[in-house]
Amino acid sequence: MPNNKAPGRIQPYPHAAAGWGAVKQVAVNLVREKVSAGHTRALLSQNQPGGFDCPGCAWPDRAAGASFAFCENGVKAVAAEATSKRVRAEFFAAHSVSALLQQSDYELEQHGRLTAPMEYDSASDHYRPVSWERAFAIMAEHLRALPDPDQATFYTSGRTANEAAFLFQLFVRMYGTNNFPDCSNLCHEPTSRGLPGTVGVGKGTVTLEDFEHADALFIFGQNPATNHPRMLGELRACARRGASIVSINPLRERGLERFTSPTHPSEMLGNGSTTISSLFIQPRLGGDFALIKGVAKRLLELDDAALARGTASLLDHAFIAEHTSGFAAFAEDLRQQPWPGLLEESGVPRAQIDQLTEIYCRSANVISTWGMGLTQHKGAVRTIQMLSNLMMMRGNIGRRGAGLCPVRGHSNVQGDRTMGIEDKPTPAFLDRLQQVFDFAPPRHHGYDTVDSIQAMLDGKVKVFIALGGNFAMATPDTPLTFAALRACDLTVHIATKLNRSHLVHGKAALLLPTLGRTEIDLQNGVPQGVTVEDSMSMVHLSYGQNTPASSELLSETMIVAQLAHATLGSSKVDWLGYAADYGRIRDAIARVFDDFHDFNARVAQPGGFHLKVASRQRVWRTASGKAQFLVHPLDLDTPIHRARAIHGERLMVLMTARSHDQYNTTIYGLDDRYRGVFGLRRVLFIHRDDLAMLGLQRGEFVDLQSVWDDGVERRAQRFLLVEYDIPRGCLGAYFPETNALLPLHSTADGAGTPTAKSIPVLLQRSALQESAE
Ligand SMILES: Nc1nc2c(c(=O)[nH]1)N[C@H]1C(S)=C(S)[C@@H](COP(=O)(O)OP(=O)(O)OC[C@H]3O[C@@H](n4cnc5c(=O)[nH]c(N)nc54)[C@H](O)[C@@H]3O)O[C@H]1N2
Ligand SMILES: Nc1nc2c(c(=O)[nH]1)N[C@H]1C(S)=C(S)[C@@H](COP(=O)(O)OP(=O)(O)OC[C@H]3O[C@@H](n4cnc5c(=O)[nH]c(N)nc54)[C@H](O)[C@@H]3O)O[C@H]1N2
Ligand SMILES: [Mo]
Repeated sequence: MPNNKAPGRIQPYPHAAAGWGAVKQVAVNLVREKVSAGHTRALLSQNQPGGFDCPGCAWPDRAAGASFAFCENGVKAVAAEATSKRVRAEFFAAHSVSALLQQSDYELEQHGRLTAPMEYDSASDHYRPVSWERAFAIMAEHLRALPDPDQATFYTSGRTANEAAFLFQLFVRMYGTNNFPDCSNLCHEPTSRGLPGTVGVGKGTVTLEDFEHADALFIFGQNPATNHPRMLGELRACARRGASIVSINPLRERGLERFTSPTHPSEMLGNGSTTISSLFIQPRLGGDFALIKGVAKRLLELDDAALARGTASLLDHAFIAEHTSGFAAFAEDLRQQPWPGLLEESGVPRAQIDQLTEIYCRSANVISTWGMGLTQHKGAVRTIQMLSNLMMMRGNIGRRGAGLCPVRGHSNVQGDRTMGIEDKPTPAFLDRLQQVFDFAPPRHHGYDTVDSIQAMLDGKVKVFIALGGNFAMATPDTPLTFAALRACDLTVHIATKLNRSHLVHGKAALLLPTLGRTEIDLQNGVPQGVTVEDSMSMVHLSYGQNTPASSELLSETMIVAQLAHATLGSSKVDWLGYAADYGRIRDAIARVFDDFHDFNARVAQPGGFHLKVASRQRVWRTASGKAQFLVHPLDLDTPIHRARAIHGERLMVLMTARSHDQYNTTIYGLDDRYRGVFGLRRVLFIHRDDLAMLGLQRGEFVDLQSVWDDGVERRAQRFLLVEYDIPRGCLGAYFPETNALLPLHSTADGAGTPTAKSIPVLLQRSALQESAE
């Protein structure tokens, strides 16, 4: 329904990131969530030894850091879980599912924590209470009745800790399928698929200590002030040491420009701030591949010139000779690559490419970090591989102060993959599972997230079980995804809070409430810790501190164990025994993964332990046994190129990203402070010249329509135009409101990740107008 009230305020935010603005928001959030005093105290044990791992992001912790003080968004994540608001059986009795569907995502989130297992009753269109026992029986009946285990699919969101994830994958494989869609498919999948081809391992190669020794940082497609606020502390330290920080982002995100550290009183009291980026490059959306290839080409040119002059080489020839393969072909391709295409596709002026190359050459040790700005594109895999090429040219991998640093999203998304949440498992891993647990795991690949939606639409998947997350809203093509879920015989969500996925259900549906990471997890009276792996491969223990939101909650681990027990019985695996003592699960994990040897002992050390990443040690697990230079041409025949050929400059490319007040699909509030948006979310950032070109004005409302060639009409209505410093031809908006525009099969080549940062669209003045100013 269109909102006829004044839609909010657009007003540039003049301050540095964090600072007093962040401190104020911490208080606002604790009040909004009505967090009790006891639970507020628990915030102080966030990311401290003996406390819980912050359920916010996957950025690692300094051992004795005062993380709490400056992570505004960590507090929001904890406050959202520690809220004193509750969704009880009476709530569902009072609101039908259809009625709840009319509420906004923000309103759904605000109802609070789920408290008891519920079953959908189609006669009344209400959720009604069900016993845990009956809930497990329903799931087991459905699963056992399927003629083929591949007719069920099992989603995992990245908050799930290692113990639950390990049991989940074991159960699902014993049941008989590798259908493991997960949130990583929507996120860093191109990293996980791209890096193995170049350096052998799909993980980053740096630790936090490396940031202390880096001479330059290149930050690609990330908004740390919002999504990884603790990263700003590292950036600040690097900047103050004199390291060069280059940000590559179509938007001049505030945290990449200036930061006021709440943990440094002099900065707070003196109203000071630290300048973060010494160079800011604003490529067009998806322009990073051409930019990185351009820098590699320029570097080679400079090196050729140095060679001709007889001065020192700019490449690390020793590294290239000893550790890599494919350099000659790669260099040849760079020499052949004409400049105009690189400049046109990147949208970056030649002078800036030269500037970036100079910084790269004069910095002995360089770290490249990246987020969704690189991964959510059609060319994501080759972009990440090109970045790896560039880093290898100067030996910037597997050396102190240098390396590849993908910055993951969910706090345990990397750990879940390590534990085997993987639709394309390696034969070696399956062999090991087979040996340790004495069963024949399915060998054929399963469905990822996009495949699962298509399979549901095709009637090939009948049962959908989600361990966390908000599948209906996090995925593309919203109306199609809704239809897919509604076509299922059974949908099940294991969740902490109500979200739209719970309302877009199959013929039968269960909603199972679970403990959050901040809550005390007692099994047989003994508090259980769970383990998580952060973005830099540190594995550590997390102990909840808060009283559970309801006495009826079961832990995720227990829910998985009960489901497995009900479905498969316990003759082969003592599921309930595992759930009674998570240490036993960790022992099993140690038997399956060599890197987890002595797991219980090592993780009990303060700070946990670091998982060996072979590429960090310059051990290359590639086919050639070397780090591999890969040749990739510019892709000039993408759906965007084709759409532009038809529509000319009116064809715009849309990125969908996070506002400051949301956690993925969870909307905490309606502001995006640093970008100057207050009280509304349906905004569209656009360049002033594009407004003029389209005959539109800021403050007007527009409708968006995707340009895709499958005949499906995809629209999103009534977005307020906001004039913004964004490259020509590019648009920015928030997800999930825009997911209806993202075609299901618009995915990253070789990774299947939806192209959430490059959706071809056309704009049209909306029939409903009203000024915001
Ligand atoms: N508070 C909070 N914390 C979070 C999350 C949250 O929603 N809220 N989500 C978590 C999760 S799951 C993830 S994956 C991470 C996400 O963290 P980020 O990776 O920071 O995610 P986004 O906000 O989607 O956008 C990233 C940035 O990419 C830029 N960008 C867009 N397109 C391009 C491009 O083509 N090239 C370049 N160079 N840049 C581009 C955008 O301008 C934006 O600054 O954060 C995690 N942490
Ligand atoms: N257009 C567009 N779409 C995107 C993105 C984008 O940038 N643009 N980003 C993508 C990315 S990077 C990601 S990672 C996905 C995120 O996709 P998901 O992980 O599926 O989504 P979330 O919004 O993080 O899930 C939130 C829900 O998780 C449940 N939850 C929270 N904590 C717990 C817990 O401890 N246990 C359990 N069982 N449940 C819990 C709550 O019920 C909450 O409503 O979205 C993707 N979708
Ligand atoms: Mo993510």
